[in-house]
Amino acid sequence: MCVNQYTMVPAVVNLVATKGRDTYTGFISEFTCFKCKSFSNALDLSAPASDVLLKSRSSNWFQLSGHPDSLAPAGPGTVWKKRSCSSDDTERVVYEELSQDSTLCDIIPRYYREVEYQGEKFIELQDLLHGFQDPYVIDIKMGTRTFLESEVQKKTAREDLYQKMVVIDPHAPTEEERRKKAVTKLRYMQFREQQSSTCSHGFRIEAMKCRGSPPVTDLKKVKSPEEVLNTLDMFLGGREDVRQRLLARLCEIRSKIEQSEYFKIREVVGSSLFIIYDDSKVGVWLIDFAKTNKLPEGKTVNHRTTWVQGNHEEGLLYGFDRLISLIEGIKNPSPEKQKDPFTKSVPAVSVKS
Ligand code: I3P
Repeated sequence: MCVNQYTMVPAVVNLVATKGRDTYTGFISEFTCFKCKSFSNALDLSAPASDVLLKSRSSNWFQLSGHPDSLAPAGPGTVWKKRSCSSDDTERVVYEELSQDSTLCDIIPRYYREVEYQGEKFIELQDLLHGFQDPYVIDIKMGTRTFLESEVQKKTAREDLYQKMVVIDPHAPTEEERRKKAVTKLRYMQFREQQSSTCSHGFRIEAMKCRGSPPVTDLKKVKSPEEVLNTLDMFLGGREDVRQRLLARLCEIRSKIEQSEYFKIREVVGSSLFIIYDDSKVGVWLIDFAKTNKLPEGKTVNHRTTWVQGNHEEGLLYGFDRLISLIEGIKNPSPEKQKDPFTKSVPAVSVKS
């Protein structure tokens, strides 16, 4: 579809602002000690945002995670998401199917249409930041498996993934990988799963933005239950009302997925939970469906069983279970947090969908 009428779009699609590979080494290890400092001081300890696209239309708009350049704000309240590199239609089809399902349509951002612009394909989606004032935002990649089963057969070793691996852990490559200076995607994705909480918890925190602070995107080594809990605790900032709304919404989404025939016959790999709140609203959606695939005829998944090649399990609901139980454990904000200016007055919060 031609979209000439969207005259502002070329500017934003082509605009890339802050990019880079600044690291946040020590962010989580310092977490415990800076938790006792004030919230804003804590975030001052982190470096400027990495891999974050700050777009021009609104200085408040940002892309928290995902493939760099893949998102751009479009009309008011909408974003364009570029078709993934694998360049198939998977994500569009999933959005179309889910948006037509009266039960499942509210667990995803609103899907509007497919758009073609300068030879590239995009899907137009609800801008999840729209309507929130200086919000807290977190992106949680769900599942115990983040790669497609088809990666297992692929032997191509990639230099870019080797480079990303040694930044995270210089000692990780084997001798052979070191000689080749390259690793397969399977190797890299499993390495990322093991370095983070993906394997143990069935989810990992990809990025987080707290009020008034730049996004923090290098959370690749947040792994232990304590580190995960501390990060979630920091995200919630002592807001008991938000914690309860969030729990209710997570349980609702989990239950919809559990009961859904659609999800019984699909693996949902690499999807994220996008969670956002401000003083008056909480929003939670499942996003990123480029690796959500229909299973071969006759196969089903329960999203909790351990993955073995061929069973297509990806641990999506296992991740929900763990996330819900961790958030249930964050109770009774400390007296210090109660003094936080954001937690003083707690207006009614509604779940936004
Ligand atoms: C990337 C991340 C992406 C993945 C990408 C990885 O690693 O796992 O989800 O894209 O693969 O490089 P990291 O988070 O460490 O940057 P897909 O989900 O599309 O597989 P890619 O380099 O092949 O795009």
